[in-house]
Parts: sequence; structure tokens; C-alpha cells
Amino acid sequence: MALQAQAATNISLGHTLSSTSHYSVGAEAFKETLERLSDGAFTVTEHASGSLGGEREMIEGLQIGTVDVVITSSGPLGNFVPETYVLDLPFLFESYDQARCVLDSDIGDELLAKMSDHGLVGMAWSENGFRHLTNSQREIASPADTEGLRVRTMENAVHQEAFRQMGARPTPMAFPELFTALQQGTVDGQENPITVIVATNFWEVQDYLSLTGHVYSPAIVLGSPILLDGLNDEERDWFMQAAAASVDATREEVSRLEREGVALLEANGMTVKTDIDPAPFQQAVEPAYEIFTSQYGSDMLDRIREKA
Ligand code: EAX
Repeated sequence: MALQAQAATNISLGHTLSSTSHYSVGAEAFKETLERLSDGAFTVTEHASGSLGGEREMIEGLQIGTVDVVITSSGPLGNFVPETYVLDLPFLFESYDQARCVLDSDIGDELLAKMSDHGLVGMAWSENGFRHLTNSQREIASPADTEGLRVRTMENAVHQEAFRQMGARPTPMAFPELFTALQQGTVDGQENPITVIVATNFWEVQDYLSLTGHVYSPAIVLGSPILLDGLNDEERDWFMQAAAASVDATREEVSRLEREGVALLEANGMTVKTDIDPAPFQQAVEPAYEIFTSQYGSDMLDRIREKA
């Protein structure tokens, strides 16, 4: 009897950003690596632009096995794995090197391991970037300028608190709804890294960008336990290598956009305020730290500060 080639297993990989984004660069590296290492036993289909839903919905999808791999920001993750909220504290990291170093350390590994207590597989920390504020109304130079501004935040309690403390009116919303909400004026502003602002053409609906860099936004490559728990060691290793390749490619693209993105946004008509003094912003969001530590303690925060 002739040997039949076994049908390839198709892996669905979801994310919220466009197919020109840094997440897509990461998704392509994941696909290329997994298909190569497995010699075609696994194929990968990328579902970009939130076609499988927002980040919260996709994380739920991993838990029930309707999606296999997701690249997501840490935005909604704390709702599932509260231990990750520490990473969402504003002004925790000062530089990309510092953030990457912490996420690549035993601290990052420990947080990845926590995912399995919540029906998720933490494969690798990836990157979204330092977040900045955009809006349609006015130039923002200090926290006082955000007074009353309706700012879309991610569905993240720490971020919402920080914007409340700044004086803005935070409105949590899933990313796939954001462009239309800005267009229709349901919200005045939003905050995201240069990577996302570029990938989403936000200049079409936002005139002002202030380089506040108020929080580092990690991304994570998450897997579904329903898929990954069924793999043998060799197969699981291919997935882990694919996730690592995805992170390398994504970080490289984030770094490129950090160098080139602002000029591109200006060329597309955005007014960019670059010389922001972070001190008043830092001071304004300080209560978010107190609220966080009273709820979750300061052990992990202290360890991150020691390492960073
Ligand atoms: O992960 O929701 C957000 O603003 C995120 O930065 C975006 O979905 C990319």
C-alpha cells in the first residue's frame, strides 16, 4: 500500500492590526518558521485586522480552542491573568532596551508560565511599543491639556486609572471599533505606539500627536492549550521556535518604525509635539501605582525595578 501524505494541520493566527503592521511581520516570521521546521506538517493562516474579533475576544477564543495562536498587546490580558497588570503601569520602563531585558529575563518567563493557570499558553513576549497620545482637538503638552478629553483606552484597569488621574475621560473600547469611533467623534483621542498609528492611518482622523511615551506596551504570543497540550515535544519545540522568530522580527520592525515613523506621520499631516516633559505626566499618574500596589502588592514591581 502506498504511503499517503498526512494532511497538514492548519493553524489559525489572529491579531488586530493591518497586514502592513509589525504584528503582521511577526505573524509572517511565525508562519515561515513553523512551516519550515515542520516540513509542511503545519501550515499557518494569518487573520489580520481583527477579523477574528478584538483582543479580549481572541484570548477567550484561545481558551475554548476557536483560534490557535494570537499576537496581542497586554491590553485586555490583565482581565485574564492579573499578574500581568504590573507591566501596564505608566512610566515603568524608560527604554526599549530596559523593557526587552526584563521581558527576556526570569521575570518574563515567570509571567509567561502564569498563563497556564488561566487556560492559555504563554509562548513569548513580543512588542507593541511605547504609547503616545493622539487627538482631534488640540495640542497636548501637559496633563492639564487632557482635561475633559474623551480618550479611548484599552480594556485595561491600570490604563483607565492612569488617564482618569491625568484628568482625561477614559473610554475603554476594543481596537477594531476604534477607527470608526474616532471618525464619528464618539471619542476625541486615543493612545498607541508609533507602530500602530502608522499601521492604522490614524492621521486620517487625528490631527495631533504628542510623544508622551507614557507606557511601554508589551505584546505577547499566546497559544491555545487545546492545540498545544496535544503536541509532542518536538512539535511543541517548533511552535516555540516560531514564536521566538516572530518576536525577533517584530522587535526589529518596531525599532525601524521608531526611527522612521514620526517623519511619515508628519508627512501625512499630523502635528507632532516631540518635546514633552514627562515629569508632570509621571506625577499625575502616581496614584495609579498606589492603587495597584494596594491591590496586588509590590513584590513583582520591586523586582522589575531592580532588574531594569
Ligand atoms: O495590540 O488595542 C490597542 O490599542 C492595541 O495597542 C492594538 O490592538 C495592538
